[in-house]
Amino acid sequence: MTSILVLNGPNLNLLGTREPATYGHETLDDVERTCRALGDELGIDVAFAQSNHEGALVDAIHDCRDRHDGIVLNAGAYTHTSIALRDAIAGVALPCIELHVSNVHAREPFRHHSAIAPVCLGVVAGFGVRGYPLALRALTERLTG
Ligand code: CA2
Repeated sequence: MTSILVLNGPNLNLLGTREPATYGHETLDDVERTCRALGDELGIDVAFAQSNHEGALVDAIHDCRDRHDGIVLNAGAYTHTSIALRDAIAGVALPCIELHVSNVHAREPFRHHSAIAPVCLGVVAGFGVRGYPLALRALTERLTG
């Protein structure tokens, strides 16, 4: 069965608790439920994880090699800085979609640069947490043809 890891980076465990104008009211648990329900609908396995630690995210990406077929990655602020995450994505050579809840290009200039976009299949940003199912559908289409 096709399997996708939805991986979340630093501070996304706070989703739904603060800054609702930017990130909305839904929690990461809500997002996980939505993604798992969509997985059932699409007939794919959806795994879900979050870490605040860059190395743990690198490990999670490496672990995808034997377990998953693709990655939906909201790398949080590491998106803008992490060569380690970029190298991990390139290293596992699995299709990865970069995801952001907010429209990073309409925010501060330091959020406009992505270290990981060049090694990702595509980017979904600015659709709130609705971006997660959008990215999952797009990646499933790519994987199952
Ligand atoms: O828009 C996104 O999904 C981001 O990846 C979220 C990151 C931010 O650094 C990126 O530039 C864009 C931050 C996640 C912080 O999430 C919070 C949620 C609620 C309250 C506080 C932080």
